[in-house]
Amino acid sequence: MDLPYAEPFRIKMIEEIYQSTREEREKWLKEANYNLFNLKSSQVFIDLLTDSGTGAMSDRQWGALMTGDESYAGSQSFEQLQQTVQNITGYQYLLPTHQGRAAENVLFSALIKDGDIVPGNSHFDTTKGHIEIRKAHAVDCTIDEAFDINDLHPFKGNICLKKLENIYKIYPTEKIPFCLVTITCNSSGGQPVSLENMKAVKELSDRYGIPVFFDSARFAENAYFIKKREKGQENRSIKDICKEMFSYGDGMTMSSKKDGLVNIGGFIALNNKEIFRAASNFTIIYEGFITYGGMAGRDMAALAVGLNEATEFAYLEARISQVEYLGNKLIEYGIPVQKPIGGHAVFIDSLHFLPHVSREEFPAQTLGLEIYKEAGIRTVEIGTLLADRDPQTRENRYPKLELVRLAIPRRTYTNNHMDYIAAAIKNVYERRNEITRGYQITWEPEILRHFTVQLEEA
Ligand code: PLI
Repeated sequence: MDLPYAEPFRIKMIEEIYQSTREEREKWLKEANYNLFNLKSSQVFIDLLTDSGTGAMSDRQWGALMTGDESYAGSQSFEQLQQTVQNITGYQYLLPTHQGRAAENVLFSALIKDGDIVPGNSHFDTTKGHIEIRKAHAVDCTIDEAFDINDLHPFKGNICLKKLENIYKIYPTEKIPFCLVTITCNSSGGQPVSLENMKAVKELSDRYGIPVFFDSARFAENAYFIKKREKGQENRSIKDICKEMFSYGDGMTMSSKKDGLVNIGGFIALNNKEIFRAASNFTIIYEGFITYGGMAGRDMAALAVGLNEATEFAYLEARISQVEYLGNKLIEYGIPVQKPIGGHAVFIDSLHFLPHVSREEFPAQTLGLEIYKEAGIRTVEIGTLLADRDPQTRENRYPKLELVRLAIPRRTYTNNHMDYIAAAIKNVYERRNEITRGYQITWEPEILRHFTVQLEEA
């Protein structure tokens, strides 16, 4: 008999989680103003809110914490991290930051001006926030296939070269500080970008004299998909693929909380000395001295180990096949999900799941709340609440897809948890026709409303 797949690690430490009653959960939801971000983690049985900073570190990473050098300037942990980042990306300059959005803040402070245009593939919400807060505009150039959940295109994170070139033709070069390629593309379903597309984006951008930056939070997962799906890449190592990926850009922002396998941290890496110098000033103002930028030395030491582990095939295979396992279970139960299954999360299409809830009453949020009520599972809305209002008209922006994201923390849950999640969602699916009303907003902030919005039953 062929041996089945088994994870290439064993568990050394566990954390108890509390399984609440439905009655408790309904009370807590009301107290949380029907915003899952407002729940206490002790009120959550399985937390799929995010895969950001929620994973388990390895014994080697915990060991590295003890070796952290906490010097204010020139720490050895910085040197280890810089060496690792250079090896993996080929970028010479490194600026640590306290997390990914801080890297965006620093880099964008150096590069983006009022009225600029930043094309890319479905920019992440904090990325878009950092662009819009500078009165610039993020233009989505993702391929159309990304918006059809049943289209099996293997690289639904790809940038449409026609859409991109159109932007390059319409606006003067000095209005486009860079093109941003998000790998994997979180907002379009954790979908990868192919090497071929990265290369073509770089060639096109070079012709117009526009730099290319990567939003690299899940770059290793992107490289795994390239190895598995792109012709001619199957025999290459993940690290080798990463090196080529980054060669098609001028630099990167990174949220180390994802493929850095640490609980906090971020960085900018790039080759251009002038941009490095400009960004260094903003690092010092916003984050800290340029050799720690908001990170403890010990966290940089753990990150250096984490980046090496995340770019190993065996780790990625365990990680991504668990996400696929959950996705396939949901497909088996007839639940409409974004296909192919993404790298870090499964995305449920709430417009098909809950067709009776109107878009004004936030169907994806409604579904997320039902899943929590059913089984104590916390998910996140990737729909109209996240898309926020148009900064000019203040009208709701209705995105093409209204999704509930089940983000799987790295090395944290077992496949029994995946079975539990799938069963809970199946139960909600079986009573979907009884769910006809959604929620309405009672309070919201100016921007990035989904984090703190307050709701009531419609
Ligand atoms: O959460 P940060 O500040 O470390 O990183 C911001 C960020 C930037 N880019 C991308 C693609 C992200 O996915 C991202 C953060 N993502 C979160 C928090 C998530 O739940 O997906």
